[in-house]
Amino acid sequence: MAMLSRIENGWFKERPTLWPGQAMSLEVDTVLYAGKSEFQDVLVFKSAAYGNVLVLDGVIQVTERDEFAYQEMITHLAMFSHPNPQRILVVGGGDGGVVREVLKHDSVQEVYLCEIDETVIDVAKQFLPSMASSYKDPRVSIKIMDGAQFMSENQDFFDVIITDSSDPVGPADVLFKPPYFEKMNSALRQGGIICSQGECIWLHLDLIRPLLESCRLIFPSVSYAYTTIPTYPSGQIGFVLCGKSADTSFSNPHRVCEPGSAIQKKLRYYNHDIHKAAFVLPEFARRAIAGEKEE
Ligand code: SPM
Repeated sequence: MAMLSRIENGWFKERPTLWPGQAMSLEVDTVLYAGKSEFQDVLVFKSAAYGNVLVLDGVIQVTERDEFAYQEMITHLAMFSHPNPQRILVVGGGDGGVVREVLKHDSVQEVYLCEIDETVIDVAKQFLPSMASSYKDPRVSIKIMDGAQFMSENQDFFDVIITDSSDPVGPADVLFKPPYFEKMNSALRQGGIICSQGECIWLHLDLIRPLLESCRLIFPSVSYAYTTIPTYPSGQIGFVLCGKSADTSFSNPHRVCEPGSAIQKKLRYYNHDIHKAAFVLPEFARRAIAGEKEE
């Protein structure tokens, strides 16, 4: 089986399609699931150092040990930037981790998870319970379908849309293109916000720069932030944030996560200071994203 061939001498080695010349390896304890869904290769293994790991098409999606660094940031950067997020759409994210984070906000009334690949949800329920247990919450509705299609059917509807996608290869490719961002804009209510998986400043500035340029033609507020996470390439991943209102200032969010508050006690990575710091980019990335030339 293709995915098992990525395990050699007890080590899983990531397929570096989008980051040639480097590859993350994790020591494998036990293979828990290896199969092929309608859309992609799916592998789950128990690792020696990072707990259970979900891999899609040869690329690490989540590990139990460090997933919070990504799931908290892609969620709360958007959620705290909205004054009163009630109706939320998560596109992708079949493991359930982003849904778990969204539900930590008391204002949330309805959460829609739109995942094209039901196998991801099934393996998460079995092997990633700390994430997929979020599906038991009565506010959550699961839609097994294309996210863009679901948004076309629900215009002017959501306060926050989070696109927790895999990389722009195969089924997720369309989620990094301008038509998808236009669809998200139309599906947002007044004052709505989107946050999308935005790849890595060390590896993908050539993708990030034009994507942000397109977003600025669609949304009045656009910003880029990042988090650190050991098991994604180069230990880092970014987020594209866009707002339907020109008043949205992502680095000064509408709501502050107060130290000692009930929600802060549920978070392990996110706090108000790291929210503000996430938008401060290293100079090479700031220049590239601003379209400035290197000296
Ligand atoms: N809920 C977690 C799903 C993970 N979605 C993002 C996965 C990205 C994996 N590749 C990272 C590459 C960064 N350049």
